[in-house]
Amino acid sequence: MSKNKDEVLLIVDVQNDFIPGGALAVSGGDEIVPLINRLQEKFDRVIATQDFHPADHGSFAAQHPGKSPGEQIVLEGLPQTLWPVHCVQGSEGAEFHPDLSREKWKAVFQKGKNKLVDSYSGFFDNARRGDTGLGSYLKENGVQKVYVCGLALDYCVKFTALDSNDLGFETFLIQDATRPVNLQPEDGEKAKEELQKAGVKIINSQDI
Ligand code: VGL
Ligand code: ZN
Repeated sequence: MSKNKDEVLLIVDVQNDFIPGGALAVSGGDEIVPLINRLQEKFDRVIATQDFHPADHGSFAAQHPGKSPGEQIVLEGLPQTLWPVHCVQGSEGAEFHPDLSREKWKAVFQKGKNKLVDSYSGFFDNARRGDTGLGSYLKENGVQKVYVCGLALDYCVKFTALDSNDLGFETFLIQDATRPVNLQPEDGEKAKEELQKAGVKIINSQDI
């Protein structure tokens, strides 16, 4: 049984650098790949986002002498967590996990291309100035329900789901098809609480 055309599976940043062995590895990130492949079979429309940074992106600790990944700075007036160099345009780390099925993908929305501002959400940059076009794409295609999965729960998945919800889409987090970075041990749990409070529905892949 295939889901309706007004429902989309949104796969966030399932890229090599977020998989164990990658530059910004998310523990268990590889475990969700087979699950996401099974989920894709249930949807008519599948969309992905791709973290896609220039080599000198301002979110990289290496751009700030004396700073290390995990530290906080202010970048162009916004608080910014510093990260290892990751998902650099043209690098292997920026590519999607090789086992991730891509046959059904209708579009890929790239983000994080402006070196002066990070972009956790697949819709807008963190300053809410740059727009990837994902919101208007979904509206133009009559999408009403957005099912979010991928990496990482406490960053790009969370902010993508929050923006989806803010834009008026009925938004679902598929909790077993995501994993947190957990810079702080409870970040993944906190992200789920925040999403639930905002009105995002937390579900499991077997509910679909
Ligand atoms: C992400 C940190 C930096 C993510 C991307 O995909 O969750 N996290 N860039
Ligand atoms: Zn990034």
